[in-house]
Amino acid sequence: MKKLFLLLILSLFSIQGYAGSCPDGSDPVKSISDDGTYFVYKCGGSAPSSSETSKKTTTSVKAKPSKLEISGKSVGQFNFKKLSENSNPNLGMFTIEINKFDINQDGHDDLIVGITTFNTDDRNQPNEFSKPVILFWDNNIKEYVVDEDVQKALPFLYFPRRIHGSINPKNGLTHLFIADTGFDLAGYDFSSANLPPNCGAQNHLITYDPSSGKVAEVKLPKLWDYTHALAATDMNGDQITDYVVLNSPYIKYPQKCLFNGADYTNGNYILYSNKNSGFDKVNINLNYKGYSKTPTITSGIAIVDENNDTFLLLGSEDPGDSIYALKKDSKTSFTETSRINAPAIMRSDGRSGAYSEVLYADVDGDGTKEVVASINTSNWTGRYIQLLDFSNGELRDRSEDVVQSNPASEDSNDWCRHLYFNEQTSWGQPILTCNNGTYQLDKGRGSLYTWTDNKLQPAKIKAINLTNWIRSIYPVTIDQKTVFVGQELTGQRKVNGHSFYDVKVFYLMKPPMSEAELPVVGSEISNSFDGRYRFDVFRHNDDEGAMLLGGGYIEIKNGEMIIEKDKRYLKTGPKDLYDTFSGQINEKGKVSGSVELAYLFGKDRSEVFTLNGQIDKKIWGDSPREDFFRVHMLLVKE
Ligand SMILES: [Ca+2]
Ligand SMILES: [Ca+2]
Ligand SMILES: [Ca+2]
Ligand SMILES: [Ca+2]
Repeated sequence: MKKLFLLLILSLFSIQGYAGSCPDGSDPVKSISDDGTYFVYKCGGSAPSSSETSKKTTTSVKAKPSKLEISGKSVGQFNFKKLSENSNPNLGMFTIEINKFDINQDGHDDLIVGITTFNTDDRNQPNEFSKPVILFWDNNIKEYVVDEDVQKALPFLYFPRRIHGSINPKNGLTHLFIADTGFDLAGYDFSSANLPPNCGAQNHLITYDPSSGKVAEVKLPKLWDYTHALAATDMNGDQITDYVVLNSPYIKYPQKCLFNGADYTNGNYILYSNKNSGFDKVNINLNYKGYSKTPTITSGIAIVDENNDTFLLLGSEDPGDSIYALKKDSKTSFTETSRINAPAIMRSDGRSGAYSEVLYADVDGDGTKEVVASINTSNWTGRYIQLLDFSNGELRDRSEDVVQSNPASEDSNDWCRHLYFNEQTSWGQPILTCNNGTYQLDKGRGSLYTWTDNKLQPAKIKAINLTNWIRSIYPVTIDQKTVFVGQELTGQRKVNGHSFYDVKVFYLMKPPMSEAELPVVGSEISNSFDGRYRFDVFRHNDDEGAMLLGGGYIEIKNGEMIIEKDKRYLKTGPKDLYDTFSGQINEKGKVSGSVELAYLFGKDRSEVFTLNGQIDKKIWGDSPREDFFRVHMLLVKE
């Protein structure tokens, strides 16, 4: 049976600062989530990221009921093992850091997928490199495509953790800054004498010329560092984005590293754009108040406030456990003006919470931007959204205005890797997106937040024609509309009993189409079969034949088929799955539609089946990802 158990342990990153989360190097423990719909793991990772704010500064936020209906379709699948050009068959791909930007400047967001390698023990491997992959949105075929010439020109990376895109207005080139941290010790045995050293890695600034399609690189200082956070904005007034490179001090045994003529640093610096289309490195001092030990910065942004002062807003982890505002005193120095702690609820195993992302956006729609920060526990589980006002250098916590979803949970992927705020979306309201590696359409939790009833709260999601397995969703602008792209793992490959998933399927997720947009299959929808029908649904394979899964009643009205809420049942899962049913019938009695069904006994597994058949015969349902079982429905008129 070709089925995906999706047992990947995602996001085991950045444990070096605190060997505590899986201290004995043992495998994470697998368990079933509270609602029984997916597996969860104890033991988690750290923070890649970047953030986005929309361009307008004011908006009128409507107090709409915040149920977002999302329908989707596949827009491409890619084998990232092949595309990474890492040929070691014993390693799997971890698409650790993905970001979006309109790289070829054609008006549609593209994706850049950073990749690192993990072995069958879920450990990052020294001296293994992978290429990132750029997926261009092709608006003619409405799918993502790879450009082979672009792929050829991209550099090999170690562990890309932060990616930032911008356009250089002086020469029109797209700039992609990729902060590479190098080897990550997550999952390693810290008591071992043979622990590999952390050596950091070279950062890259890739350019893309939209007029020629050529990729090149701007030379950065030959320097290895562990770039945990990256703040990017123009800080020297030439409109070209500058980079505040914030490094964690993890290069402890430089004598064991092969820098190959490069330098290394554990310090922070800014790369200021210069007149020669290059960048000058300036070391910076971050002056904290009242600390004997410097915080480890894990996330941050640079902003210019309404008084034209430049600030760094930095999130930290042990030691530090706070968000800091630091004001720029000079080209080389920033001084703390304010600090707010992470809440105690995010402490776990005696360690304080850790900040994965900071965002500056007007999420409450009053015309003034707030600071939004995401916090997880030190083993990268759970999710806490901190909302702060920021004025004259002072942060003020107003997290009482947030309805929290799942703080301090044990689910290893349920933390926000990225935060995005989009003021204008295809759903007609602003949406804050918490991007993470867990199943983001999960009804009980919610990954999308709206400002409703004077609070930032998780929006209820109704997914149509989409599987629950979609993870890692990003808001993207395509055809001037902000929609989402989500991903699903497939392409299972077994190595020593361990499963790697080399292929990702991408889904474009939009509001459901209006009736006028719906394709009419065959001929006109017809009312000649209207009435009430008893239905039974079966699963089928050639060996075991048909097995009854459930049943109920269907009402057909003007050719539209609706499953009645009463008297319906499903032996293999929640009967609410019937809410995903849509179907219609034409004048010749041909039924077309789809439904998500659980189809295994004693296991949580569901797929979306596309339904086709005559109303008086078996109406067959097929899923592109399930080739062992089919389902069929039988209808009998009452
Ligand atoms: Ca594009
Ligand atoms: Ca680096
Ligand atoms: Ca600049
Ligand atoms: Ca505001």
